[in-house]
Amino acid sequence: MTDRSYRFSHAIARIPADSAVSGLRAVDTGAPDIALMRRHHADYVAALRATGADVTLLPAHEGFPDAHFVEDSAVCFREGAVMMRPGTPTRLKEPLEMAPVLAQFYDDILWIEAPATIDGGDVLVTETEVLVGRSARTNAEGIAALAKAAATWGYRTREVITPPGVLHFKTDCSLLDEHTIYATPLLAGSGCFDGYRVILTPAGEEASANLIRFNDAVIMPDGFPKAAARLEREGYKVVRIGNSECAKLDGGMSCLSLRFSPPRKG
Ligand code: CIR
Repeated sequence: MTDRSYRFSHAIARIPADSAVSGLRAVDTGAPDIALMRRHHADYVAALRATGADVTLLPAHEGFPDAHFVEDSAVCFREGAVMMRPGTPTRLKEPLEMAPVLAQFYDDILWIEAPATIDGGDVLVTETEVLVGRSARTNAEGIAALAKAAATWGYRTREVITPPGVLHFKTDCSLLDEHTIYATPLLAGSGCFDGYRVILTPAGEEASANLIRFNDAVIMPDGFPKAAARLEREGYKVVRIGNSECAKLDGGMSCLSLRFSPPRKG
């Protein structure tokens, strides 16, 4: 066992566009305040950089209202990157924008072809396996295609289920370290984390499940005091970031970055 599932030398993020007011959402809870979203985003990028990582910050892309949720466009391994094929029409072309950026870091970039669909938010890479939740965005063909790509680099993939009504698998879970997953009781109750140590979200704070372990930091959304205290008691270094505006678009801490340690380009 190593710690490669949460130690990263690099990340990519994208500044939210003004068009993010039209971003997808399951339930309308009011228009996001884009200026505030950008301030939160700047805090998020600063938190990534504070761990020593090299963060590429892409400009806002007005043509894609959800493009700042960069996680959905690719899954990055040590050996190469796999471009996703997002399962919703307005996001289908986002990977085409991300691929040239990743090509600065990787020689090996693989693509997922139709009819497969898969969003990066449904993919959790742990120390030992790649968990992919089947969801409204990610179909069986998408999971099979990612499994095939990941297998070329020796990774084992396991299909799991994103609970109905939950956008992505990682909406309800995060990796904390090589042994430990943080998850909602709903998702953990499916048994998909048997064999891992699981810390459950406190009652009423289920929306804290989408956080990231990034180097020494656990970067989590602000506003979940019981969750933060619990994770601090467990010894994690917790960094809280405002997420009120991205939450209106069903986005959280994992969605806002691609996190990776690329090989030296040959
Ligand atoms: C969407 O519905 O696609 C965006 N509004 C939110 C994407 C969040 N991404 C993620 O969970 N990985």
